[in-house]
Amino acid sequence: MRLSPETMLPASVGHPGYDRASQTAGIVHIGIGAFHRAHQAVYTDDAMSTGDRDWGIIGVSLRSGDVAKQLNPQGGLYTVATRSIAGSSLRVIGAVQKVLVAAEEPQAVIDAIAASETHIVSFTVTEKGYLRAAGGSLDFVAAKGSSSLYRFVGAALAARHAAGLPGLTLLSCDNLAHNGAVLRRLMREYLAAEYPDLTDWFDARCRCPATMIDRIVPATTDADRAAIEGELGVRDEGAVVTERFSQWVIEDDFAGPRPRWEAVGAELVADVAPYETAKLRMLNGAHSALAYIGLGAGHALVHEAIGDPAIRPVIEALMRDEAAPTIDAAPGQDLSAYADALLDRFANPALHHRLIQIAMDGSQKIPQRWLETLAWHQRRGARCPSIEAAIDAWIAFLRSGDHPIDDPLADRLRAAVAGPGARRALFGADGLLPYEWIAD
Ligand code: CS2
Repeated sequence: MRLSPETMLPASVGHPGYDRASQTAGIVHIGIGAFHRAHQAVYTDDAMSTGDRDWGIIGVSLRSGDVAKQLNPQGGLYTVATRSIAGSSLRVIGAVQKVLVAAEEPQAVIDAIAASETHIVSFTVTEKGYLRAAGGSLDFVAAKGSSSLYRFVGAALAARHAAGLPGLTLLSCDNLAHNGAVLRRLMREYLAAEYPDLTDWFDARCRCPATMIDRIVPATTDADRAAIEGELGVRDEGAVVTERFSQWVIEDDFAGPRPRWEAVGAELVADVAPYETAKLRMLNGAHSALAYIGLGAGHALVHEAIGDPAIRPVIEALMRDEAAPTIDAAPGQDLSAYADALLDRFANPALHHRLIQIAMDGSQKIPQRWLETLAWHQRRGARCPSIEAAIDAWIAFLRSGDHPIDDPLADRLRAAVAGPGARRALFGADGLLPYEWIAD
């Protein structure tokens, strides 16, 4: 038996506190992977449980039909399993109404975004999903391709404009520096080329707030699904597993209505940058270092790597001595307490977060995670031994052949590290990553 709206859930399992069937969809979310299901969809489900209405989510997968096959037969329902040393708890989320696969039904995606009930289009498409060319402008060849978010949003914005409908909030929830501004710039470049009549309307009527999103969500495994089935009594193909911690800081700059996410734990602020920078350089920076250093030392999981007495001090120094001083903290933001909390979160043995999952797409992640920190210190004549150790571990990872290299630049990375002078080939003035770190 599959999880469905008819399932009688065990009393210990949380469930939506609102009538799902009577909600319209106010959000279209592009890139409905595990992260969205354990983060934004949970806040939205909470907001509807506290009385907010009509914030159902239509999920979109740009390419793969996997999530649609997991969720659609379950009426959009799925379980979030929260795991810590204190134990596990289960909750069924009702915010997602259905999942569309853009590659199979592109017009349905455009229609959903163009619908008058839709106010927000949000994104978790990963760093590479923004289709940036070196230098930061839009890669037009990719942006005109079949799995480009810009094609769908552009066509839908044109339809809204033609129908006299209000603009939209485009909400990037990916780990990019200044994610809102990046999305605005790239979307605008796309519109200027493809729908030049729309740019003024886009500037006046659409908003792209910045967000800092944080929850550790390892890829769900078959063992996770089997354990959850044991507890639920039915099979849930869409289950996700996460930690207790969750944080969402959002720039309060919306084009129209939004859920009352602030009533359920999100922080709506004027300036997200200090939170975003701390998260990228401390959490994500440490994560990527753990991935490459940890894999090199023979570990498979994050909690094993942080438990290694030879690795932990490197990661602590990366966060406390290298990343933290570069951050202009907001009032009340305590970076030392943040580092303490991160060390505890990394050590969570109940999560089974695979290092190889974090190691993926290094070329897309490393600039905002390590290079900004390095540059800050370099300008002051200082070096970053931990980040440099992590860079050497990345180079060793790229050279070793022990693990598949899952990265859009895989071939070029392998070529760059093949000979001597790998640091320069990666980061020098003519290096692969557009960056001017003096690399020796
Ligand atoms: C991780 C992130 O896979 C990765 O690159 O660093 O997904 C990380 O777990 C999240 O950003 C935590 O909020």
